[in-house]
Amino acid sequence: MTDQLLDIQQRDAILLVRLNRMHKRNALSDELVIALRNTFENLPTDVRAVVLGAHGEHFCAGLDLGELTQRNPGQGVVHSRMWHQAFHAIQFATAPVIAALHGAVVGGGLELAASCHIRVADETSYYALPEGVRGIFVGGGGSVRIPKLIGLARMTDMMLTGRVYQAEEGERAGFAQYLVPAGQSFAKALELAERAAQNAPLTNYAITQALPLIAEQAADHGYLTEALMTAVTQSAPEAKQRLQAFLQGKAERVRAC
Ligand code: 1HE
Repeated sequence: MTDQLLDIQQRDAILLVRLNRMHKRNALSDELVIALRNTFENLPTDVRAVVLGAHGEHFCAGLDLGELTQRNPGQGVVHSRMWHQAFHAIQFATAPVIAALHGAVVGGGLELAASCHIRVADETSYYALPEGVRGIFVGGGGSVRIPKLIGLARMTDMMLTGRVYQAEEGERAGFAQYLVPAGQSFAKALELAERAAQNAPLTNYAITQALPLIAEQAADHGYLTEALMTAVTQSAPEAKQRLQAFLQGKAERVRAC
């Protein structure tokens, strides 16, 4: 499966997806956003995890500013909603999505990364929201997702002042869950994807689909949704097999390292 703007390869149960528009620093043209949407809405049924990375020296330079020309307000809303659909397709894909970051992760590129389930950054990664200086605003779900990663105060500062977070302080701030040496984010993301792919699919489904919604529910509703979800996962045959394997000493133990 290949696409001009996305380099897509399947390796067993893992789908490797790379932005492939490096001459424009992987800026998100409409065509590229639609390709992302189509890919993540239609993951092959045997895919158990996805790695989303990018070719070239930067993960993604955000919105293709060349396309932001004469839109009227109505067209602007429709355009932003199109981004929302694409990034929603990533967040609610049928398999967990691990982002492999390097270089610029800016503007819509950061919104894209924020829609993935885990972010792995390498030492060249940096994060910014240049929308403030460009006279525009986030439009790819960033105002909802990014404060959940780094907090509202940090996002406000980034947009008002153009502040750039380098890789190390970015990891501390919450942009990424893993920080690895330069050039190693894709390999690390693949390792994590392979690990996640071994989980029971129903558990991964609960983690990626139910958990973010439960976290936004009123506590009483959240507890009930959690109880329903846990009952469903526990009663699946695969859960019973895994629990038996542990009790028989055949399953891996939790170790500190
Ligand atoms: C682009 C874009 C782009 C590069 N749209 N064409 N995003 C930004 O404000 C970030 C803008 N980009 C940059 O700051 C820099 O390009 C980078 C730091 C990402 C990379 O720098 P560099 O020196 O490696 O590359 P470059 O020379 O700046 O760019 C190479 C080419 O990519 C050049 O085109 P060329 O035809 O002259 O070779 C650039 O014009 C092109 N390019 N970035 C279009 N973003 C739904 S709302 C989301 C709102 C946003 O995302 S706002 C943030 C937009």
